[in-house]
Amino acid sequence: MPDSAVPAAPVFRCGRFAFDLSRPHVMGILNVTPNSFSDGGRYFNLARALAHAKQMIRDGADIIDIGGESTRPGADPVSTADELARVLPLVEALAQLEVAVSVDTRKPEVMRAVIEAGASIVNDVNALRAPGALEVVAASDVGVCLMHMRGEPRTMQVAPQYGNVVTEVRDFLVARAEACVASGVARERVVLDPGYGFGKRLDHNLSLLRGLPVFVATGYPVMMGVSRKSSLGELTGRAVDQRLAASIAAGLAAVARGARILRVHDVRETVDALKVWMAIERVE
Ligand code: 7PJ
Repeated sequence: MPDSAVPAAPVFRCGRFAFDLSRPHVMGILNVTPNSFSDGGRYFNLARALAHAKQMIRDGADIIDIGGESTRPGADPVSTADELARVLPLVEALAQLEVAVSVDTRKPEVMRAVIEAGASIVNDVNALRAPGALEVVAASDVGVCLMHMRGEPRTMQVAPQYGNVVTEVRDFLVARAEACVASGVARERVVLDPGYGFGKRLDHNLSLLRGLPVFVATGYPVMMGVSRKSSLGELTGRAVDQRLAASIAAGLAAVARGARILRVHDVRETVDALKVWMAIERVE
């Protein structure tokens, strides 16, 4: 086959970064909420948050995802001013480093400010459905993660039901991705995330993980966040700070089914697991 006929490896373009998705990448979670469930709000302090981010970078994180609004089930909303006060100083500091800065937010005002401050990715659990959000992203060169969520964080775990969870979630995400592309966002800037744990029961989450190839077949890169989530507690009976092995197992299963960005708390351990997986699969 001539070189020109070899399909280029998929790439995720975000700001000044271009990630080669022939191998999986790791997004380290940096929560700066006083109430993040899995780290007890330990990083609600600029110096400590920065030190933790730098450790994740040394451990091999390609992306740092800063979150100033807790979106865990049952969480209350936070004001734009509070969210900005939490995330902006971190974006400014981390944007100086060789790491892509992502911000986990649903608010267009926050998106605009963090892009201005040097963020490379908008990670929106609401898939840019807030009025004005799509326009802010389209007017920039950042990458965007579109995640599926049923309902609102405060109420999303109240009896979620689906016909076929895999195709429903896929169809929603593809429609949001097409809305981005129609607004001028290049396809290579868009990543899809089925939203593990967001308005889903255990069997829905497992179906989504099993069904990841259906998402990969859309042609958009797939991201997955399973780290320490409650369904892993349901399966193992472990408390949130005891779910490392479960998180690694679920994360590797996602990568084996084609996910190319893993959103995790435990960067060092995940990077080790991926090194072993890549050697076995002969991924360079
Ligand atoms: C996710 C997220 C996820 C994306 C959170 C938690 C809850 N963003 N933000 N995917 N989860 N893209 O970390 O448990 O799964 S917050």
